Amino acid sequence: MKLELPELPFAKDALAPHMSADTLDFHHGKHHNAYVVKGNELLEEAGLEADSLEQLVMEAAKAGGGLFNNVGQHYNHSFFWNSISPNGGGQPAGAVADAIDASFGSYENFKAEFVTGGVGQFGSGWVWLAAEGETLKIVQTANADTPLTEGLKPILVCDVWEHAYYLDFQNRRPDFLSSFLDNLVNWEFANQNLA
Ligand code: MN3
Repeated sequence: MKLELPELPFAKDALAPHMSADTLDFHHGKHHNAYVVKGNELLEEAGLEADSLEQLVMEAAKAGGGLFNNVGQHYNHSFFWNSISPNGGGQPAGAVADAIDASFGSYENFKAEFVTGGVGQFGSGWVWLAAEGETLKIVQTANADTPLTEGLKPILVCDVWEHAYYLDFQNRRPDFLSSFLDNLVNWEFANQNLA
């Protein structure tokens, strides 16, 4: 199985000013692409096979090291591009809105916990909304780690590696996380994942 850099599901300038075309040029065209290229080299060496990307992540996790880091980062970034949208941001609708109310008490509580989770992830990593059975929770993962390997179902993700926000927000990670929720988050994708 070969990794393939997915096309962005929006025009590169469609998320500005919340996420600039410059950021996407580097983040998708350079960072994500580098994980794809390196991941394919290591996959060929390891001779790892899988029927789906999710299964490949689970197999690569057993191998660990650079193989997992590159395959994990490919999965996480592919999930991230779908977690943002030019039509996104603001209050959720549909089943995910009900699940957020049931799990966090309110959208405001969810938002506070998500931002705190992303700010509190020391160094590089990710903050996720993930499902454990019927319950939604905020999950932090470091580097290339993903909730998949913890038996959780990913619903949404925000990349909190500095390369995700430094050109647009410099060191202001809290502002990036608030902006992700207010302007970019793709609730439609969340509802698809929840179903
Ligand atoms: Mn990234």
